[in-house]
Order: sequence, then structure tokens, then C-alpha cells
Amino acid sequence: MRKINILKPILVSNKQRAIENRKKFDSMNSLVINIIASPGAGKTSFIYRVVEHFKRNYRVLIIEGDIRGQVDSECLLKLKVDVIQINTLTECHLDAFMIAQVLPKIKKKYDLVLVENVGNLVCPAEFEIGEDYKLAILSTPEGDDKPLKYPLLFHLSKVVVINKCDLLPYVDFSLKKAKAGFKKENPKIKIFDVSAKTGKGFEKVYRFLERELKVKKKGFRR
Ligand SMILES: Nc1nc2c(ncn2[C@@H]2O[C@H](COP(=O)(O)OP(=O)(O)OP(=O)(O)O)[C@@H](O)[C@H]2O)c(=O)[nH]1
Ligand SMILES: [Mg+2]
Repeated sequence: MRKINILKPILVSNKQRAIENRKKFDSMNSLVINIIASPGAGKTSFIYRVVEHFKRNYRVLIIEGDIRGQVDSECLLKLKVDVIQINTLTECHLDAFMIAQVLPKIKKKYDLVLVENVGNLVCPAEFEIGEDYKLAILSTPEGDDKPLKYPLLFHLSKVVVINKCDLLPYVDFSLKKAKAGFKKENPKIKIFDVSAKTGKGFEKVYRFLERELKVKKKGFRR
């Protein structure tokens, strides 16, 4: 039996499309963040807090990726910002072609585009979508060994958010061990410890994103 390696060409053509998407977002000076985590880690809860904070002074768009349904979009629409839903149906990640399909729906210039990828620690890391960077979320009940077991995401992410820190007293999760794992994969990674439930730790996230938005507004590529 002959084995045909199709993953490489798929990733190459995806990368080409991601570059085109990126040009479009850059032309609008939109900061695009690809948010990746396991199912239930707190992507929507994180986005909710970030949008609630920034929507007063910045134009925000959320692109919501789910296999099916629009549960998260319905929740985020309460924030009265624009939300575009993508249902991937059989795919466990967003890809650059899916983002390209919704680009014509983007009629306004947005300062911040937050993309909630499909809940998965593996496949979304492999497919660029035209983002400025990836932001990974790991929640404490998932365990502190995840950077060692799913290294690609943490290797490629500029930022990692450790969520559900309010649960630290109840779960076996060492912040020190997790952070060492992230740094091993990516010595430059920026780490935030938060609780999207209580809001603890978000002031630092807001300050970081505020700086990022200002840089992007001046038209610098990252
Ligand atoms: N205790 C605690 N619960 C949290 C926190 N953040 C989110 N949750 C809860 O965790 C569950 C999942 O949160 P979501 O924000 O929906 O997670 P998600 O990653 O968007 O999930 P999917 O979109 O289904 O992959 C919800 O019940 C949240 O209320 C947190 O910081 N602490
Ligand atoms: Mg969600």
C-alpha cells in the first residue's frame, strides 16, 4: 500500500491563504488574536471579560468557531458587539479558508478581532488563520503537565493564560511546574494567571492588550 502525505500540502495552501487574510486585517490595523484551548477551559469567559473592558474605547469583533450550534455567540451577543459564527461541522479547528469565507461580512474597521477557535489543544495550533498571534488558555483542572504533552500550541503562542486559578486550592496543579513547562517550549511566552469567574488577574491582561492595541493602531506588524 502506498502512503500519500497530504498534510504538508494542506498546511502550505492554508498558510498562503492565511497570509492573504492577514493582509486584509493589517490594512484595517486590526489586532487579531487566535484564542485556543481545550473544551471548557474558559475561552468564552475570557473573551467576555476582555470585550466588556475594551468595548467602550475600541471597536471589537468576535469570530466564534464551533463544530455546531451558536451557544457561545448567543452569550457574547449580550455584550452588544458584532459576532460572526463559523460552524466547522466536521473539522476540529478553524482554518484560513473558513476565515476567508467570512471576510466579506466584515464591513467595518475593527481595532480588535478575537477569534474563539474550536475547543481542542492540538489541531487549531497547526492551522494559521491570519492572526497576529495565538493566545493559549490552560485551566487548572486540566493539569500542569499539558505543556509537556501538547507542546506545539505553547511553542507557537505569544501568550498563555492560566485560567480557573480560583480552583487552585482544590486541584492538583502547580503554577511553578506549568510555567516551567511553558518556558521550556517557548522562553519568550507571556504568562497571565487569572480567574475568569472572579476577574482576578485581569488588570494585567488589560494593560498588556492596551499596549498591543496601541502598537497595532500605529500600523506596526507583529
Ligand atoms: N471556577 C471557574 N470556572 C470557570 C472559570 N472560567 C470559566 N469557568 C466555567 O467553566 C465552564 C466553561 O467555560 P467557557 O468559557 O464556556 O469555556 P470554553 O473554553 O469557551 O468552552 P467551549 O467553547 O465549550 O470549548 C463554564 O461553566 C464557566 O462558567 C474560572 O476562572 N473559574
Ligand atoms: Mg466557548
